[in-house]
Amino acid sequence: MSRLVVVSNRLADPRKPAAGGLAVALGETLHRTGGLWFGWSGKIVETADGGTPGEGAVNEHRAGEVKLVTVDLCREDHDGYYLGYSNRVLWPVFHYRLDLAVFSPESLATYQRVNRMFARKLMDQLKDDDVVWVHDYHLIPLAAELRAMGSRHRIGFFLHIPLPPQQILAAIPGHEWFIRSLFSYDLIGFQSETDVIHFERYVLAEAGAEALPGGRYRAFKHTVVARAFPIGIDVDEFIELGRGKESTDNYNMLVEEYAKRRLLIGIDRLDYSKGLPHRLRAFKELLQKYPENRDSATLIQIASPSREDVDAYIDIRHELESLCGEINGDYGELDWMPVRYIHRTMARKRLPGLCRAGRVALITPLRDGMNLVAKEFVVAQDPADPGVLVLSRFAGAAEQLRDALLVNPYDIQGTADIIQRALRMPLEERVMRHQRLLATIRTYDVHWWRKEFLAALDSVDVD
Ligand code: GDG
Repeated sequence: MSRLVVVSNRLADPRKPAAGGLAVALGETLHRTGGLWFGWSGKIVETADGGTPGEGAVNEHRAGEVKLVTVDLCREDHDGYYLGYSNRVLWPVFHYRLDLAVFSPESLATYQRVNRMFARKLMDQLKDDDVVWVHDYHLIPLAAELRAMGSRHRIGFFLHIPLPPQQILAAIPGHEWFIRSLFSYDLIGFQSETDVIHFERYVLAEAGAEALPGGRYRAFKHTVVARAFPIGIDVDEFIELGRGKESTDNYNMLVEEYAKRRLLIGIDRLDYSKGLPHRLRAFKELLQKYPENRDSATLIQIASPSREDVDAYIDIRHELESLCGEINGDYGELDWMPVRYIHRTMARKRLPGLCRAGRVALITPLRDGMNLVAKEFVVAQDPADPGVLVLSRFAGAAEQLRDALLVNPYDIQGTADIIQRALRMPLEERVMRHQRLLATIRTYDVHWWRKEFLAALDSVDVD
């Protein structure tokens, strides 16, 4: 069996459950194949302390059978590669936000330089029959750089975020490098069928690619397979977490505190793609249009801090704070605040309890690759008395979770109406929808995702 080599921007110790879904999912195969996990160490070296552009110290650790290899970045490389190109260009553009993109030739050059450096350091580690799985938008050119250094490995790529339509991608100055990079992979995985359609239109129109049977595309003398592999969660792990003390304590506290209220929840990284201001406006509309919810409906919104050194994230934080203040000021009573906004990360062990206490979850991103919170919410519910999932039609998860109440988050009135429907949904309908959602989430869990992707990578005809 070939050794699995995973490459992602950040690593986690796959032995620790708190490491999160991806680590748990990949940990199993990494462990079984004596695998290697490669990425940035998270360490930034200042120039004054010897940080050199295009160079970084390599660190090696072991986590059981798994070898963890990380590379430090100098300040200049970090700023251009991570803050600059990854999070000021690729993240906004891939979430359809050309208005927020800050294009600069310097950050592109740094992004490419860091990917070249990663490829060089990774090449030193690779054995001939390794299978390489690259993750996410930080590392799109990695395969092209590896190929330029003579790599003939099977290399797969999974994009965790959406792929926008051709006309949006084509707005990235010099986007041709991007298409060429994609054709250095053997397999490209997307979250949804919509993303695959966008990929097809893009490569046919912009690269003159030829579409072949079996989801294969040929251009630049290379064939790549493109398919959707919707990512799932580790269902049993989340259920187990829900049985733990932290989660049950959290659940009991919330049930007692909100015994006479209707609890709605939102759990997100504080990111402009997650549609938080739109969600709050819809909640305000709910209170306005359906007065029965006053003195009752309470939205707990966890917005965990994220990328705070990127301007757009500071702006959205201010907008949210102001909206929460406005709603609480307009509708709050001495003994009831409609919105409880928490701008902190909640311990993972407590999350299932919060999810289970929610009668309704508002998962209303303007655009999202998948959205795992939607799946976690469903799994955390009491099957005999489950809460209702209100889900944006623009989350990748909407392609799978058809039994959620789907909304257009831009439609504030329409979303408020659907939230009202969710709050009033009879038990029988809630149970039926929940059963179907849970069955889908169980079938297409994170282990299914990993196995499907790796089996597909194993079976592609390599040129
Ligand atoms: C990217 C794509 C895609 C959230 N708040 C807290 C917390 N979380 C956890 C959730 C969930 C995870 O973080 C977030 O996952 P999402 O899928 O919702 O979103 P992104 O971080 O944007 O992830 C996304 C994903 O990659 C996987 O492919 O689905 O579309 O954007 O597990 O529970 N965890 C803790 N405290 C919090 O306050 N501990």
